[in-house]
Amino acid sequence: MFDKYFLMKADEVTQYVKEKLNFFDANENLYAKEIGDGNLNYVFKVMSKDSDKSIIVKQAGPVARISDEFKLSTDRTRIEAEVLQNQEKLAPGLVPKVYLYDDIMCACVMEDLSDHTIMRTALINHKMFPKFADHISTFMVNTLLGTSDVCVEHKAKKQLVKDYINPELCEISEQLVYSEPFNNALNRNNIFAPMADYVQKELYDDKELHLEAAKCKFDFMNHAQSLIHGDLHTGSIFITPESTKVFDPEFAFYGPMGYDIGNVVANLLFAWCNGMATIEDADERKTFVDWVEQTVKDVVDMFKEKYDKFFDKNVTDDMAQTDGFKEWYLDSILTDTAAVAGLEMIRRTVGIANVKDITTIKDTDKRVKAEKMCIKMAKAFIMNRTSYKKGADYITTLKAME
Ligand code: SR1
Ligand code: MG
Repeated sequence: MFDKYFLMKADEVTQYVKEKLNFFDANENLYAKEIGDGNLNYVFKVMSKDSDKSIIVKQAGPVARISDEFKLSTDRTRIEAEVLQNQEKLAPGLVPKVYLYDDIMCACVMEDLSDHTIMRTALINHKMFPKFADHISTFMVNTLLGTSDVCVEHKAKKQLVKDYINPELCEISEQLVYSEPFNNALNRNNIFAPMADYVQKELYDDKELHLEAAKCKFDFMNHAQSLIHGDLHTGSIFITPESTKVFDPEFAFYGPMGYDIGNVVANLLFAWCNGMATIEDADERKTFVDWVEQTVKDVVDMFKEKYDKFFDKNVTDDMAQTDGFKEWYLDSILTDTAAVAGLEMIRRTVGIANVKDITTIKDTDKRVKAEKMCIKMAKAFIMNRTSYKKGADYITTLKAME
């Protein structure tokens, strides 16, 4: 039955799991629910009526769920499954386990993390995660530096660049992150109506901003630095107070490290905006936004500390060991981080794929204030990207825009 590709329904998924894996006992009664809330794929949770066991099946369709304008190669599931397996080796315990990848059905079967929460949802409920910065900085240093020319044999690295060429998903980011927020060329930006004039002036008419965004776009397309996650927002992270699991690396390809780090920073700042706009009690609000601010600082600063140690321990390239290279290389990563943080903040505010942290702010004035602040911060990050050298620099900008 599963020897030719088709898009599975829930009852076919239970059959699929029985046929392909020995995860459940042969006589267990299974049922499945489609639980996907992402923009691209179908995600099923398969559960047993006879035990506590459960598993996730993720299947790629030929077009995106968000809009069938996006025709996508189903090869993205191979990329996702292989990248997760590679990341498990580089950053053990920080990604879900993969049990099966099936190139016929374009499906990946993986660990069910229902005891975790999607981080964006948790942040919108103003939950705090003191271990997150430590976990995510380890994940980023190990997976980014660990796949770069700093320590990977250069022919092997070039093979990886080839293996993870991901043209269609990169095209989505090229359009949705680096082009459409600035020109609305395909007329599919989602602009909150009271923001229309502001967006016209601050984004569509700002030619200096366009030039810097264009430079960043060409860096994204031409800087095969590391096997990046490619979509490391808080909707790609499962979390508990003790555990962080990064999933969904279907946008992975060899790109600039700062793309991942900038995404994490930007999405924390969306949580900050949500907290400021929606938490009524002043003490609770302060506790939450202070934690977000500290986390932004820690993510960047812990990345730097761990980068330093990882580099010294693992560097193999002879010339990369030259005095001053490590600092120069880090500097360019930090510049990319600031630029991408800004680009992500703009595209999630005005582009086709928005974030609930902002869209769920019910009070119109508060939402307008939050959106303007995101755009103002973002422009500072992009235009002054070489000056963001430490975590506190982001918070200085945030405070100046309040
Ligand atoms: C057409 S896909 C829109 C967005 O969803 C994904 O999560 C990526 O962020 C992409 O840009
Ligand atoms: Mg995703």
